[in-house]
Amino acid sequence: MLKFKTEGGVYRLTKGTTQGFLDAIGNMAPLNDNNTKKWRQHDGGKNSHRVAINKPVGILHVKVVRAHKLLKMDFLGTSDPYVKLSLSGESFPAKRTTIKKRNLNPVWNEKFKLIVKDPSSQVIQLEVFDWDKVGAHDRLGMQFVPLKLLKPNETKEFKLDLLKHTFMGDPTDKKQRGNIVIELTYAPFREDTFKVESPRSGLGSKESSFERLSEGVVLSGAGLLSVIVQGAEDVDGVRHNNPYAVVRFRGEKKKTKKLKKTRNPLWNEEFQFMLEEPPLNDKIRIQVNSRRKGIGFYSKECLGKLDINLTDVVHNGRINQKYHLLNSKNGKIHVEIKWTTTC
Ligand SMILES: [Ca+2]
Repeated sequence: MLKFKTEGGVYRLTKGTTQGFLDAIGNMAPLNDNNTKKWRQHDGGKNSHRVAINKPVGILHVKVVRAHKLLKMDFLGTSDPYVKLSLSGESFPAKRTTIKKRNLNPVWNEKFKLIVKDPSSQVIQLEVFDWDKVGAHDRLGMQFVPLKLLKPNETKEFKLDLLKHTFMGDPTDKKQRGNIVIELTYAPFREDTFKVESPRSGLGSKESSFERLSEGVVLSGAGLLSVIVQGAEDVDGVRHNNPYAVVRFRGEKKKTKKLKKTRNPLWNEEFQFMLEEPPLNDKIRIQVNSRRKGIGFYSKECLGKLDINLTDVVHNGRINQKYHLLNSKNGKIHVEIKWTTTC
């Protein structure tokens, strides 16, 4: 049974009520497996491996507003607080606010976005630290909020008493550690941006629909760019054919697995990029390389490459196409790209 008090629309979690929350959520519950998509890849029976992908279902908007009456950790009777936030079950590095030097009642008003994969089990963890120039930073306190307390697209303010530990009920933890105020909004991805249109055939088809442009909703706001490199056909190396694909976007580089001795690799791998704005003027570069281990060295060659303009993806929500590879005789690559927004 979840217990929490509301005071003028503010959810106030206190030491007494926190145990109830954590009992209810099973303390940092792992992501439930129903949302995990698994499939087996085959490549002529020679290569097969499992790929597991947790499908993102929305974005958690977090505003770290302020903290009040924080502990004094420094010699001068003050602290230099900052907040670290992270979602349970997520391996991304934690996000953090700026450091407010010599301030026990800091005001941040800083905003963050986190990808949500399972709002029924995930928990946001907030930790307040005292920055120090030298040595480890002291933790001033921490708290959690289970996302299941949030209604989609509704902003809630939480005032949280800071605690010492991740585990509750510590009788020695009697110290008043102050509190932190945050605002949370869970924005699920739009259902219709996941809807599958019939895959377009035709190589490098320029056909595009701008119907959604009139709605104006897909052209602003944060979202998730998902790139699925399905496979390639007729890729032909001069010296070897052990193809893997490299996806480059805004300085990030991601690679599929390398498959051995095939001209028709099937990777079926998905890569995700969380963006603050729609990638209206961006391109994504996909290159197919082949690699062979030589005697004491690796020999690499490019089997073809391609730049895909993302404007159409933003307008249509999705593309699913085969493209001719440049610098390749007959090589083609099958790519699916989705842009999913929360607006
Ligand atoms: Ca300090």
